[in-house]
Amino acid sequence: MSKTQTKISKLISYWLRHKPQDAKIQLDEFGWANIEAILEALKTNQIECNKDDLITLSNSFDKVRWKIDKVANKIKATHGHSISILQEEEPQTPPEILYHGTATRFIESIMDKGLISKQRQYVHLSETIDMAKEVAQRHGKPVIIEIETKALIEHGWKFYKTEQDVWLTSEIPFKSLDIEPWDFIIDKETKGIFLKELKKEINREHLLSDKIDKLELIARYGPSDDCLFKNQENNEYFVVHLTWSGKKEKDSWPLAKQFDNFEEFLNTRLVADQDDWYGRH
Ligand code: HQG
Repeated sequence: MSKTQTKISKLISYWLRHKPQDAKIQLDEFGWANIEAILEALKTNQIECNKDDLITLSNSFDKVRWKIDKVANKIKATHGHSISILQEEEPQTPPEILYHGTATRFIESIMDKGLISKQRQYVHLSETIDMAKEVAQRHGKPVIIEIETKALIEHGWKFYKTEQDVWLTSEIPFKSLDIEPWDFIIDKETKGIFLKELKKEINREHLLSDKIDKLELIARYGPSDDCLFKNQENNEYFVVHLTWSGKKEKDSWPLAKQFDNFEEFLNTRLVADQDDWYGRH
């Protein structure tokens, strides 16, 4: 796709998804615009484009972004809307797992607020890890989030499939999200059990001995006994490899690695763990 084509397509997507009023076009309740109105708006922007050019443009995308109804002479964006439109199709049953690609810099806020749609009407999910990763790379260092759809459907979530395996749904709380291969712990009792074991294992010379009362378990690493603790006082993080001996260990055991903040943990450890995890799966 040439630079000019990219520019034209972005402009049309902008009108169809966000600001039809900028082009003085009307969308119906499902988001359809009249093709002639789009061509007219392009002309106003000194862009010569006919209906066939529009169809060629739509077919040259790396993924489906527009739906064109040649008979009714209308066009709509398949996803990405910030304006509120109605879905024409009924909700469908998605695969058991869908993926959302995001950036490390958003994870802390996602832990707090869940997956939110921000300025868009829906949260966008992908069927494949590769597609989720591509979406994520637009924002920064990619993190893959998994969504188990069955439980959400049982709780009333609706999933809409767009043309090319992009799924739309409403906002999802953090407790329904998985960031493999780490298991983020919300349950207070579990947090208590791990802290109690840590207290049993560390000796007086241990790196964590003077901070122990300030630590909180944040997550467990699925494949081993690694645990992520946060120092609530200064935002330091520690990955500790518990021995589960139930008694005081010697020297620097249980082994602990320090991260100066959560971002550092995400950008180094979590990203590497995900590369490994999804490389193997
Ligand atoms: C993140 C493109 C902080 C979210 C793509 C994402 C997609 C939070 C960013 C479609 C958050 C929003 C949509 C929270 C979510 N705190 N950040 N609580 N919850 N976020 O662009 O999903 O190529 O609005 O993870 O392919 O990246 O244009 O959404 O990183 O299908 O056709 O906030 O747009 O389609 O970013 O992308 P976006 P998205 P096209």
